[in-house]
Amino acid sequence: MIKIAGYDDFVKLNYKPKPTDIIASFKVKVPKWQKNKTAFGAVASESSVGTWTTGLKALHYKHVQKVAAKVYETKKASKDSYWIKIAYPEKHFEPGNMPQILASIAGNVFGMKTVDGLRLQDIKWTKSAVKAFPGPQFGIKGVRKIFNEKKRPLMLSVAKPKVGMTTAEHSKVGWQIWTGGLDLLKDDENLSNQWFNPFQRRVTTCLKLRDKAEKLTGDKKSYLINVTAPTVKEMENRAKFVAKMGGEYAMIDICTSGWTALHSLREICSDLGLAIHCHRAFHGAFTRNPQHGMSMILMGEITRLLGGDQLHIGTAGVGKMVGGKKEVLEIEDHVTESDHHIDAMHRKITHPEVRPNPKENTLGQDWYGMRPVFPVASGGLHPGIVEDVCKKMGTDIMLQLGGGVHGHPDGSYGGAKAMREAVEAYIDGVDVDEAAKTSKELKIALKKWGHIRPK
Ligand code: CAP
Ligand code: MG
Repeated sequence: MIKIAGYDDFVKLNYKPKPTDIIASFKVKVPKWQKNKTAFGAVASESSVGTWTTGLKALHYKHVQKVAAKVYETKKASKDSYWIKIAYPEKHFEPGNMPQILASIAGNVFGMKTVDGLRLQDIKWTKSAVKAFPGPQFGIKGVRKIFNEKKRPLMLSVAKPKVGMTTAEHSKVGWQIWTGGLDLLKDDENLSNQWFNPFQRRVTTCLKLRDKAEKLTGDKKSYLINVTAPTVKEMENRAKFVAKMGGEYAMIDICTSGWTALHSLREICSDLGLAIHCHRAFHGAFTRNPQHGMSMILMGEITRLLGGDQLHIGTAGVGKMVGGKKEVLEIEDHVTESDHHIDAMHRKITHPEVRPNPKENTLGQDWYGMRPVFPVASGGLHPGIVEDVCKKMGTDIMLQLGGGVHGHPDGSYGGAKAMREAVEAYIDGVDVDEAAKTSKELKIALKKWGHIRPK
């Protein structure tokens, strides 16, 4: 047992972590005026039981020390920053309470003067910590079953412009993309229940057209309906309405709504049998700066634990949003990996791209059978770029094209057809320029946006 007095006492480099320890990997930028050991110890102290002063009598109580964290490994990362690993006894936490867990590990520590920068890169969860969370209800296989589609990427499109259209205009876009060959219509992250396109009217009108499109095409069609709401109670009402009207999905803005909202929605949706689509708007505020904040890799893991079935993870550097190839493939691995031996074989088929070595200081994770999350590639994509994304991320993904469909000179229907044909060409191993010879819509799309060949 460690004798805790000051920050330095939270650094125990001879400590061997136990299977009952939750491990966090941090990058710490140490201020010039501070000792490394004190900066490291401060992160463990303030994220577990300690504070800035000595003389806290209760800090010496055995039962308090039992739930204290320890820095057990440090490694230089650059001139003034270090990778450290901290072990937290799982008894420190309330099982299954993500906001509490993050209030410890990812709480005040980001605002302390005693570090110049702090990046929480990854957490390794113990077996009981994983088991205390619901995980995805559907996962990749369950979602593919909804569409009875085993192989190709699932295709969705966000109605654009993002907000402002009336329900009639919005639903017409839905009709065009469904009949044009896409699987899913999607609400944009900032569309909820505004006066110009009220929630219930939108759901009712669009799902009626969805039913017609299914009859016409013979294919399963669905709609990612944004149930993000001011309160969890209202979010529940919206999810219930979706289920009552025959929808299969509830979409939520996980970062602006918070982890309690996502966990609550997971419970609500297991009763309603709805799959959960997770949009990550706002994530960039804390994931973008590699020297500070929390990684998207960890965000992906938390979303998986809390039960998101689908999550936007980026486009491996191809589209309009930040997130390079290495990072996005790493996120993809963390949200989709399951029982390694099966996965490795499956991955060879669906992920031809050789995986780069795991990013430094991410921690392997056993998921104890928890279902994988379906990765969503979205943001600045168009039919001429589909090949590059699939080559990098594989085909076990969902592809979202908003502007890349609705900006098509022939409108949303033409854009949807072009996207469908680009994806089918990739699956059939046909060069997209070749496929464009027999598809007017694809030809027009490639003429407008070009054909980006994978490098
Ligand atoms: C894409 C999108 C998505 C982003 C989110 C948008 O539209 O609807 O919200 O992809 O980013 O509003 O920008 P386009 P990420 O297809 O027209 O670009 O997927 O990285 O979370
Ligand atoms: Mg959007």
